[in-house]
Amino acid sequence: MSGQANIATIERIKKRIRACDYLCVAQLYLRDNFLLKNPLSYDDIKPRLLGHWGTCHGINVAYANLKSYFGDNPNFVFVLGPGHGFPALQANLFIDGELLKIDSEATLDYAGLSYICKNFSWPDGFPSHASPITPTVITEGGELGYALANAYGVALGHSEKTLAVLIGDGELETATAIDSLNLRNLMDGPNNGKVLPILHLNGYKISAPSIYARKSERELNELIRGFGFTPIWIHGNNPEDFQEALRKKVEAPFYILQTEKGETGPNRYHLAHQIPLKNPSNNFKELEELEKWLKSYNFGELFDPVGGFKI
Ligand SMILES: Cc1ncc(C[n+]2csc(CCOP(=O)(O)OP(=O)(O)O)c2C)c(N)n1
Repeated sequence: MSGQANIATIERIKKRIRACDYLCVAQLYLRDNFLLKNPLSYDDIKPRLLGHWGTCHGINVAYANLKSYFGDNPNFVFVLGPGHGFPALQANLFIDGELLKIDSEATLDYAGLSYICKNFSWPDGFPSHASPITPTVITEGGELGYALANAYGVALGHSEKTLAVLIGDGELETATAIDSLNLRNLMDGPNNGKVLPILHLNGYKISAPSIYARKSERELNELIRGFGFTPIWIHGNNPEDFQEALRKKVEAPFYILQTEKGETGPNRYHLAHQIPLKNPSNNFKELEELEKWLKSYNFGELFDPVGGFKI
């Protein structure tokens, strides 16, 4: 893709992000009433809330933008470092019908939507982290640090491949992840594919500021340049900025996607890492907040219970 992304493309990306954000919240919280046909009740909420919200929006932003830019190129690979952001990965694989290819219950209608939401982090259902039962995933999510090294391994000897790797700013504090930046030095030559690291700078590692968020932009740029990359900043979640960043033709790009942890949710930053509203199954104020949060995505505009996604 070249030139400026058109308005329709940008709108499509925004809608996809909105739909995936909704699906993330629905997976984390709901056991029923997945389209809010009735006012949300205590019985609609899962009894044990277990999963990670904070990283999801940024994953959805990256996924939607990369998908739009690279299309269905079979030689493009998306690698997700923070496997705890599984609700976002699952949402994207569901929307694209990738899950349906291996799981006949993940149909693109209300039955399929109910199936993925109810079974997220549920006994005998889907786990809370990416795992080998997820299409295209080969390793168990949950241990941070290996995404970049895996991507370089795939690119080695495969000049046809391009791999975009989303790395959490907490993840980049692991010795494995930061040292994997040195692998770029082994990848020169025409026989190897391209690896595009994307640092998801959402500011927090669980609930405390990440080291990289404590660095000034200049200091972070110098660090990244020191590894031989060209830093390209994407400030915020506007697809126009992301698409423009992807179009830049530079040597060894290293993208820095700066979002707010938990963005589009009720509380951001350090409170958002896992479950931002802890007791909506027995606290009415939280139940109301959850309903308001879910409704903020206007999901009905993006999904038809029979016809599926309208994006
Ligand atoms: C090797 C390793 N150490 C610690 C953890 C525990 N852990 C789970 S999520 C997380 C924070 C990750 O922060 P970041 O990579 O920035 O992800 P995000 O903030 O986007 O959730 C940590 C430390 C882990 N999963 N793996």
